[in-house]
Amino acid sequence: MRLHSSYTSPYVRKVKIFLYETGLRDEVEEVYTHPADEPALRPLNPLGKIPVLETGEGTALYDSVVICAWLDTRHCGVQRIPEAGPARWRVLRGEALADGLTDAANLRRNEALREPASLISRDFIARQDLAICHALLALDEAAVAWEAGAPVLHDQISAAAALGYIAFRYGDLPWREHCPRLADWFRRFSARGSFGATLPREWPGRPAPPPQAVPPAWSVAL
Ligand SMILES: N[C@@H](CCC(=O)N[C@@H](CS)C(=O)NCC(=O)O)C(=O)O
Repeated sequence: MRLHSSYTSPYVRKVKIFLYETGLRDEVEEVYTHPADEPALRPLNPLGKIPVLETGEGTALYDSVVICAWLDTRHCGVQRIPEAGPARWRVLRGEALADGLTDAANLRRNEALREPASLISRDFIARQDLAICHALLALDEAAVAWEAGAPVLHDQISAAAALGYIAFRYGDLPWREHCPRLADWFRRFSARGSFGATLPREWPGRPAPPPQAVPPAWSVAL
């Protein structure tokens, strides 16, 4: 299998954490494909986005949701996405929540990096800030059920990738004081091998991006 990967993408990181947690990492060759590299990506994913997984069976899978669901059929351990019952829908909803947090954080950052700064829409930023804060608060509720020692299911894997992105691009956002249970869980998850082996970094040889022109802020009154 071959994973079209990136140094910075939280969606790629979700797939990579999944690979480590399920023992599949060694079965996948990672190739770093910048999303701007259209000729390489477009034949595999018409959307031109990463991650893409070439399965080795003649298929290219995208996006991270589909890739992780497929990978869950390829290992012999605990199913990370339960097959049926309320647990399945709880885990899939958790994945949607974590991915939605990543989406909002990504959109907000792209908007806040627009040039010239006069083009930046404050309304758009405010809407994404609300989504970011409410998603973090919902994850704080969810984290109550994430017991140490229990199998790490896909809602937790997705949350780890999303919070890893917040740590990477939103280092000054004071979410931990508003979400203490999530902060405690994230501290524990950060010690896992799957998390440490997948830390993001800037693309080598490319200039480091500037900070967001409108600094991230906690926007929900408690
Ligand atoms: N929903 C997709 C999102 C993938 C995505 O947005 N990837 C970004 C990298 S973080 C990308 O390739 N962006 C390039 C572009 O939009 O052209 C997933 O879960 O895989």
